[in-house]
Amino acid sequence: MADTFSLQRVLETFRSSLSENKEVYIKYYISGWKELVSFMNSLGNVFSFISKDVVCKIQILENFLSGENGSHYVTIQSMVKYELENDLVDLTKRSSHPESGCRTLLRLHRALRWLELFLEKLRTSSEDSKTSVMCSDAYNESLAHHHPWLIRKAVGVAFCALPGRNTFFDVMNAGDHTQVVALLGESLPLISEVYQITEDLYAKNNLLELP
Ligand code: 1PZ
Repeated sequence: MADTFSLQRVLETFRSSLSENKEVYIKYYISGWKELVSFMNSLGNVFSFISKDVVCKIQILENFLSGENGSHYVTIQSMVKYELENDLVDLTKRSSHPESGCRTLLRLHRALRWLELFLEKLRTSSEDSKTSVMCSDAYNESLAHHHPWLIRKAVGVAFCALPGRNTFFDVMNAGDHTQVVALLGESLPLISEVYQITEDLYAKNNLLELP
């Protein structure tokens, strides 16, 4: 993974994460997240408490993937099936399997919804729109529902440190602003599709509220 973020690479990893029969490859799903972490790091230290949590969750999933049962962690679908069939998921409260693949991925999945909402706002924003407002609106519509008060406050502080829209577009490294908007238009359907497939799978298996 290169150090500089590129929106193009995020697009490519999410595209690679979808198999022909619409399963989601965990390997590429977490590569997408790694790219997003590098983007967040380029925005400054205020975001490190957020990126640390993401890195930690990526690590948990990578450990499963490279572990002895790794073959069951190739896709989100195979992971859900394997963990449920083998009672490896704490369903109502955290006890013997506090860091299952299912609950860990659910955290990233919820954050992907935030990302989808935020990027859509960014895509359709005007010159004078504020990134902090777009970010927090997207957050309040999604992730905030799953976060306790203290985290919501800390996240609110971090949003204030976001660079303005122009800088944001530049950091995305995808050419001029018209090109960024076009690329966002191309990325968003893919991100939505990956999100929706995961959402349906989790809903079908009653996993959307995993502790
Ligand atoms: C570009 C600016 C970045 C804004 C990020 C907006 C989202 C804020 C998320 C705040 C997370 C705060 C730190 C950790 C929270 C954890 O408690 C939760 C639940 O995990 P648990 O405690 O149950 O193990 N973690 C999460 O909800 C995952 C949060 C992931 C945030 C991903 C941000 C994506 C940034 C992409 C950059 C474009």
